[in-house]
Amino acid sequence: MSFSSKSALTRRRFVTSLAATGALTQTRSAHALTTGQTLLPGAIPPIAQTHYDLTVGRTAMTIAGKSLNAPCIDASVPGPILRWREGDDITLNVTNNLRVPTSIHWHGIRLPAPMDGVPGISFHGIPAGETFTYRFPVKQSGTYWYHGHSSMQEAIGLYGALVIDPIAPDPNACARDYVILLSEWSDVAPHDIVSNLKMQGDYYNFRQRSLASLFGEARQDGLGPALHDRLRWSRMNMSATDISDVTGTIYTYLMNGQAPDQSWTGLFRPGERVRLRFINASAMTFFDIRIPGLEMHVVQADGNDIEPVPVDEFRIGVAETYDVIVRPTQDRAYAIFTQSESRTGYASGTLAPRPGMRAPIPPMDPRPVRTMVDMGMGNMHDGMKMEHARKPAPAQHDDMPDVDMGDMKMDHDDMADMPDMAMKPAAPPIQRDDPGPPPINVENQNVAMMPTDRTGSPGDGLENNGRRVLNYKQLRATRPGSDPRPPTREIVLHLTGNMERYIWGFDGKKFSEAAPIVLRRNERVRFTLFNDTMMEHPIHLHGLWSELENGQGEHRPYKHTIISQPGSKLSYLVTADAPGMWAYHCHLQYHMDLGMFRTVVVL
Ligand SMILES: [Cu+2]
Repeated sequence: MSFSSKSALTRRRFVTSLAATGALTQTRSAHALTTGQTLLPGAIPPIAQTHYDLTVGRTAMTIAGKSLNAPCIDASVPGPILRWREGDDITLNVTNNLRVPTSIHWHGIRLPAPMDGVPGISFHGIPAGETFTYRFPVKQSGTYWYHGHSSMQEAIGLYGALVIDPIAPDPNACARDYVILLSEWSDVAPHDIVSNLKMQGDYYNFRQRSLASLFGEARQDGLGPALHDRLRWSRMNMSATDISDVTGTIYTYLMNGQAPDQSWTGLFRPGERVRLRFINASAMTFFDIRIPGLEMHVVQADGNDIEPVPVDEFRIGVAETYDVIVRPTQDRAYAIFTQSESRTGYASGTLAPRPGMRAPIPPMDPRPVRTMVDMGMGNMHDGMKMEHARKPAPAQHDDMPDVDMGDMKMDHDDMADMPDMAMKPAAPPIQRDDPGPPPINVENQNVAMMPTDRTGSPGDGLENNGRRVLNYKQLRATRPGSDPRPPTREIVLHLTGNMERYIWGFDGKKFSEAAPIVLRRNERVRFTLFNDTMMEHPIHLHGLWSELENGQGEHRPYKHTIISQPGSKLSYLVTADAPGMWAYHCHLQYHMDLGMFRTVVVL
């Protein structure tokens, strides 16, 4: 690419302005944007654009000694940060230089279905050598991202961040504003990963419990209970240490495309407010994020403003985004530490007043061990312990783990939304589409007998760690939802799987065996998810908002991706206000690929 003198000038002026604001210092994988600007990783382009020309191609890259010929956008991993403005009409020409079809999906963006970018659902994909033009109005603001939805290109390098300016003044505007995009890098091809997992579900799990660790557990719990626990797990043919299917044994975890030793750095002047837009663009990894020495105020979840929550730590599921604001006052470096849930590795970076500074990296926490709560065995005792640790004086309703016993569930759901129910006439009767618990068979290993409401739990491995960790109950939208209607229909879905065969699905069925979920135009629906597996699943509905019922009444948070915790039950409301065919799936790449996927049709 050659720069005209005009664009070279723009570029020089731009780089100067970057230096003046003291943005960033790294040069690796700097993006050459179509305007000729060069941006450094994590730096948000200075102004919003309405027109983009993007190219998908293969680029040879080596990160942390692992070389890959990655399908990626504009020759960089992650792709360029796109900046849009609410109210604008956007045009994106995406040219496919691969030898195979590709696609880009705009994750969390509300747009006409043919622009959503899922081949076979919302369009035909972008054939090799061709250009597809995405054109749509931007009707929202906040932090989002984009990624490939063809084959498994997303898992290798086809992803990038999206920042959308609000029309109204931004209540969370800060002196510094950085994207922090987390992902994984591996030189093992996605299809090889899948075949290894098919061969052995815990192929990448090298840290099983051993005889030595049994003695440790016996010292803690007594030999009888420790042995009993082991026997229960082995009778079920499952492993309590099965935390993540794919781990740091093959993954290097990246922050803005940089390995931990490169330590991506964002600069600040002491006393400034710094906004960090965390995006989990990984294929298979949940991250636990903290910045030792700094309190984080979580101000946005999945692109939507929430009442600020001060925390020391939070978990980000695959495909979620969280914006936090920090205010470092000291003239020193801080580590941004994001350990994988399996504790087999971490991504990390630095916030610092000057380039080149480093802060000590904390040791990783112990890895979580799954319990009977994760199996949906609703252990009353464990549940109580967890709840008490979280809140010193919880209300009666929150105190009791929500043990589901058939019809009791309805009572709870009504109670969760009592604040807005009380204001309105009696709700119409609700129609329930409930297939009941799925059969135990080759596609489903387990049924959660006593699923619990875990929206008040920060997640496995984060309970009782002495830090304030974000949980879903704390997410409170800054404005009431736009649709006050109660739901008229409830769609019950079970998340199912067989770890040993590495099969995943809804209601014990793979995508290929299941009919679409049909919603009527403008219908108000409650989705209720039962997680019969012992893993978290980040469930993503395209094209429509998912309003999590977390006890915040009409201030329930709008999300595009909702983590369903192991052995849990949760619900969210959906207004079917966008016609067309939409994808609905678990955002763990290999769960989606192996069946945890449905089509939602809005007629
Ligand atoms: Cu999943």
